[in-house]
Amino acid sequence: MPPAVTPLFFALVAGACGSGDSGEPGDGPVDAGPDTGADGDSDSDSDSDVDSDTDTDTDTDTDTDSDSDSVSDSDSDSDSDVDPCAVPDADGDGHDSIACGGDDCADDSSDVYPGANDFEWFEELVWDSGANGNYIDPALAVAADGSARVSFHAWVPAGASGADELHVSSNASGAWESDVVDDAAAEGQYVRQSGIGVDADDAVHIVYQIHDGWDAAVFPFDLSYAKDAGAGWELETIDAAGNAREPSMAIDEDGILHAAYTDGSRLDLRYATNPKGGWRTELVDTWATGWSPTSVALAPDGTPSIAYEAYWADGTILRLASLDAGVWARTDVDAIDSGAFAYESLLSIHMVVADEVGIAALLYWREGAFGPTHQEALFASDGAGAWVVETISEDAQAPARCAVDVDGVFRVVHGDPPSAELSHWTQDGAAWSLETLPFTSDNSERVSYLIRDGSEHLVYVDSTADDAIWYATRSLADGVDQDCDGLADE
Ligand SMILES: [Ca+2]
Ligand SMILES: [Ca+2]
Ligand SMILES: [Ca+2]
Ligand SMILES: [Ca+2]
Repeated sequence: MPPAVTPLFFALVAGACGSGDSGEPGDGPVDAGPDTGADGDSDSDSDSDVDSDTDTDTDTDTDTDSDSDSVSDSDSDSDSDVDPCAVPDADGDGHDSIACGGDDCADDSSDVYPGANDFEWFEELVWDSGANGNYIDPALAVAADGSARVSFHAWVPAGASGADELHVSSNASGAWESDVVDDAAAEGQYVRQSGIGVDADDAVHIVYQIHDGWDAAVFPFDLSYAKDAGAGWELETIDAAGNAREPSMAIDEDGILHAAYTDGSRLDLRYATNPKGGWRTELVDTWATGWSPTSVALAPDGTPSIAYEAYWADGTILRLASLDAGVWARTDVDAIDSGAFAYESLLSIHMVVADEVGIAALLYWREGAFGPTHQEALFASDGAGAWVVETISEDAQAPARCAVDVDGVFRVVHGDPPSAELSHWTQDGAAWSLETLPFTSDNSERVSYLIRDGSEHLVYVDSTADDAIWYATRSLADGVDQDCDGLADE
C-alpha cells in the first residue's frame, strides 16, 4: 500500500515543488500531483515520501521489497530489517524451514527433518566377505559425530591356505569403507578378537590378539595395539612375554587406553595402560581362569574396573577388580561353577557404567549345569550398594551385550542362533521387556552394541548367504517426532 498522506501534506509539497509531478492519469497518491491512480513511477517528482519504487510494501526503507512479503526484504542493502528466510536452513540439516517453503518441522534441530530416524532401525552392510568368512567378534565404537567404527578380523588367502587380518570399517564419509589395519598374514601371523574405541579427538584405538604363527607353541598370542589419529595406522606390541588372550578395553577422556587380558598359559589377569605414552602392564590377579573373557569399564572419575572369571575354593566365580589408589581391590559378584562336577562356565562378560547415576552393571552369559541346552543371560548391578543378580533369559543362545542410556536404563542384545533372530531387552523397573529385532542373522553369536547420544548402535553377523557384517542404528523412543510425519517415535 502507498503511504498514507494527508491533504495538508500534499498541499505543502505541492507548494514547495511546484509541478514536479507530471500529473498524468495513473500517477499515484504518493506523488505531489493530483492524480489518484496506481503509482507506477520512479518518484521523479522529488516529493518527501520514502517510497520511490513500484512495490506494495509498507515498510519505511527505500529498498525494493524483492520478496514481496510486505514486511522486509531479502536484499543485501544496509538497512536494519530482518529477513526470516535469509538463511532458510538455519540448522544446516539440508532441509529448509516450513516458514520458508521447506519441509523441516524443526529448523532449530539438526536431528529433526523428514527422513530422520524416529525410533526405527536403519540397517547397512558393513562388510561382505564373499565366500571368505571366518571372521568373528566385530567390535563397535561410535565417534562424537555419530559415525561408527567396526573392527573385525577377515580371512584372506595366504600361503597354503589363509590367515586373518585386522580390518576396521568406518561410515564417517557417509558410506562404509574398510581399511586393513594389520596385514598379519604377510608375516605368517593371524589376528583374533579385538576391542575398539574412539577418543575425544576422534582418534581410533584398537587392542587385539595376534598369533605369532604356528611355530610359537608356548606363548603364541601377543597383545597388540593399533591407533589412527588421522595420519594412518600405527602398530605397537603391548605384551609379547606371555600368552595374551581375551582382550577388552576402554578409552578415557584423555585418550589413555585401559586394557585387560588374561595370560592363557600362566592363568593371570593382566592390565595394560599408556598414561605417559609408553606401555605399563601389571598383574591384577593370579587366580584368573586364563581363557575366560574380560571386560573393562571406567567409573565416571576414570577409574578402571575389570570383570573376569576367577578360581575360588570350590569352583569359579565372577569377580570384579577395581583400581583404588594404585591397588586392585577385588569383589566377588556371583558364583559361576558350584564345583563338584557342575561344569558350569562363563562364556562372555560385558560391563558398562551408567555415568549419570554411577551404577555399574555386569551382563554375563554362562553355560548352566546341564550344558549347552541351558545357557543363561544374567545381569548384576550395584545400584543398591551391593551386587544384585537378575536372570534376564534362561534361554539365551549367544553372548549378550548391554548398554545404558542417559536415564540409567539398561538394554541388552543377544542373538538366538536357532531362530536366526536377535533379542532386545529393555530394563523396565524390576522386569525386562523383550523385543525381537527385525533382522535376519543366522550367525548372531557375534553382536556388539552400545548407546550414544540418544541412539542405539548394533553390529551383528549374518551368514545366510555370504558371511556379512551388518550395522543397525535407531534413535531411542523420546517423545520427539524426528521425521516430521506428525507422529512421535513412529
Ligand atoms: Ca533445516
Ligand atoms: Ca531440522
Ligand atoms: Ca515421526
Ligand atoms: Ca522420536
